Amino acid sequence: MNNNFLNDVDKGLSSTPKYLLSKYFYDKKGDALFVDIMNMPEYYLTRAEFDIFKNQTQNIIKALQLNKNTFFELIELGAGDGTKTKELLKVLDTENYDFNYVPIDISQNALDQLKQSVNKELPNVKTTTKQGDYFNVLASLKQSNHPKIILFLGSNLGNLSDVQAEDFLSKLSDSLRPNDKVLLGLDLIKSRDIVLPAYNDSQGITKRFNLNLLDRINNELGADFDTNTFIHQPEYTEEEGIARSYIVSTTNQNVTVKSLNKTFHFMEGERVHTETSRKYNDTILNSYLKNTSLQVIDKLMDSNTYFADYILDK
Ligand code: AVI
Repeated sequence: MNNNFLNDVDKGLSSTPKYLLSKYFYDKKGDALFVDIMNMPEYYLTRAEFDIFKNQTQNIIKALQLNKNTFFELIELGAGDGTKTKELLKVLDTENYDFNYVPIDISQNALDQLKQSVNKELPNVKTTTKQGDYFNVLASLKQSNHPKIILFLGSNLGNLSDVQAEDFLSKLSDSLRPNDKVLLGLDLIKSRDIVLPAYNDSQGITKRFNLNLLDRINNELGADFDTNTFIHQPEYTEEEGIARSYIVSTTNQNVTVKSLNKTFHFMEGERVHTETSRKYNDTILNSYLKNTSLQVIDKLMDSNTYFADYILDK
C-alpha cells in the first residue's frame, strides 16, 4: 500500500475544509481520462500549445538561441505523450541540431511508451529517459557541462499553489547554469466562458476524472465512497484567474476508510477541494521569478492568444 497516499488522504479529509491532492488523480484510469480530456473540444489548452509547437517551431528555436554547432540537452519535465514536443524534435532532427532528448517522469511506464514512439517516428533522435523526482534527476544532470533546455509544458505549473510554484521555479533555477533556457507553457487568464467549460465538459469526462479520486481511495485504501452521492463542481473567476475543482456531497453521510480505521462525516453540500489550475499573465509570472536568477526573454502565443510558451534565461 502507498503510505504517502494514505497519510495525505487522512490529512485532507481530517481538515476543515476538506481537501484531496490533485497529484493523486493520475492512476491508470486517471491517466486515460486525462488523455480523453485533452481531446475534448472544450479543453483548449493542449490544442493551443500544439498550435505554437507546430506553427512557430522556428520561432521557438530562435528564442531558445539554439546553435547547430553546440551540443545541448533537451530535458522535458513530465513526459506526457510527447505530441507537442515531437513537432520540435522533428525540425531539430531535419535541420541536424546536435542534441539529446531527456524526458523525466515519475512513471517508468510513461517513459517507456514515449521512448518507443520517438524511436519509431524519429529514429535519429537520441532519447535517454530518466525516471524519478524532477529535482533529484536535475541535480544529477547538473554534473554535465552541456547547455540545457528545460521544457515544462501544458500549464502543469498551474496545479501547484502560488507558494509551491515559486519554490519550484527557484529550485529549477538553482539546478541550471548561466545561459541555460526554460520553455515554460502557461495557460493565460481569460474570460470565464472559455475557461470554465474546459473544466466542466459536456460529456462529463472531467467529472469522471475528478470522481475517480474517490474510486481510487475505495480501491487502494478500502473506503466505501458511493460516487453517486457526490458531484463535480468547478469554479473560475477572471479576476482571480484560478480554476478550482471540488467534489460535493449531495447528502449527509459517513464514509469509512478501512486502511485508516476511520470514518469521515460529510454534510449535505459539503465541498472537498481537489484541484487548483492557475492561469497566468506576465505580472504573475514575473512575481514568481523575482527571487530566482531566471528572467523572461521571449513569449510565444497561439493564434487565439489563449496560451503562452514563455522562454526564460538563467
Ligand atoms: C495537468 N493539468 C495542467 C490539467 C489542468 O488543466 O489543470 C489537469 C486537468 N484537470 C482537469 N482537467 C485537466
